[in-house]
Amino acid sequence: MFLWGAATAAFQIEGALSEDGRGPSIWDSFGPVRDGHTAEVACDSYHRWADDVALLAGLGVNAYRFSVAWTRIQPEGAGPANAKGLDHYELLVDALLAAGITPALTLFHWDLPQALQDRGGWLDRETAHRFADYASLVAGRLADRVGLWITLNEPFVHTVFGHGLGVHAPGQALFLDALPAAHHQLLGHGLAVGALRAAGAETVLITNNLSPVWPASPSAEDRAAADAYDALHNRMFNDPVFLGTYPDLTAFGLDAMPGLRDGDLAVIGAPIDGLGVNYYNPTRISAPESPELPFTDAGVEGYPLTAFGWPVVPDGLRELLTGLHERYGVPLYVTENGCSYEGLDDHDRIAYLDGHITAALEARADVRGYFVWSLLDNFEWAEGYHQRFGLVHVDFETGARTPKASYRWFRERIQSTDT
Ligand code: IFM
Repeated sequence: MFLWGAATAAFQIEGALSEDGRGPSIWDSFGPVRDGHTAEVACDSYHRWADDVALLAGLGVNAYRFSVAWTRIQPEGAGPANAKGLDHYELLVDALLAAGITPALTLFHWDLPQALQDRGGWLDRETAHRFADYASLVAGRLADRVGLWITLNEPFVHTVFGHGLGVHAPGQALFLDALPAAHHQLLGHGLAVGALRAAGAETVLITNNLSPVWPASPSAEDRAAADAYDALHNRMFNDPVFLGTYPDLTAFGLDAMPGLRDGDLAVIGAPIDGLGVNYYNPTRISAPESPELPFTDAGVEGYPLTAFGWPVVPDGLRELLTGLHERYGVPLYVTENGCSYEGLDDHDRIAYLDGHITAALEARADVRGYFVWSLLDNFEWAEGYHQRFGLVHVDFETGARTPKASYRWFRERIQSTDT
């Protein structure tokens, strides 16, 4: 069955940051958020989850991608489960199943327990083991009911924005010294796969934020720079999982992946059931302009832009999925695709989604699902509430939810599309 869905993430929608024993996460106190917005209330989905399930049922999707807040399950990032946290997600999962909607559960969508960060976070190898313990607790309760398990969401973004540039939590600007955080997330992924399998989980994915990389010109310099960027953004997070090896990093002055130890690649390469693909736009790369990095982001030109300023390139999704199929030959799930626009009569969003869905279905690849980011307008990380990605408008003063034109359109698109 092709999965048609919508996606969210715990920290972006739940609110209730101090409720039912939840511990603090690295995002709770992260400072540089536009206009000082916080996720204290967000969409209030911790309380309004039944409204969200009703919206999903009305949308006619057969899958919902959400994430579990690690801090609700293990407030200190280690030790026994907080029963109230598991109870909350069990209620959600059972309500989804009762509505005929497959739960697609992401274990880590960036909200690391602060207690683990205090011990080094993802720069510390131990965090990978703590992640497997947490996976085991969640799967111990829910493995029999969750249809799709996703270990990590976008480890590239969490590494580069969170640890390389410091524009996301935990706010570290370590540049290439951030790379052990990438390796330890991937090691955590591999260890979590073992824990999920032991608990009986059947379909397990990793979700990467992927981008076709376009050289700015056919020159050898621009092509070499594009290859280096592709290694960092895409292959670093796909190759070890599906090919059992890291890409060549000599362009970055590295002879091996920082943090890699004997045996790690076998753990990371544990067989899984497909790749979750989050696609927003391609990247255009030219030769380096400074000695720090082996590439320059030249910017994609000549396409319309979303309200976030991201280029709208549906063909990039077709190119991406086709290339992933050729390189890895695994089932692909578009676990996020969407755009930020204002307004309830959101024809720009409809055009965006229509073009991308067509591209996904036309790709020469084994595409098994498509999830819109996002079900709801929500807390867009460092942008706070300024970017609205939802099919459903949220009034952040009252929590009121109002379906947009794109919500009604997506329902029709699902019904009229032969998959
Ligand atoms: O909101 C994010 C999401 O958390 C991860 N992928 C991209 C989305 C839009 O920026």
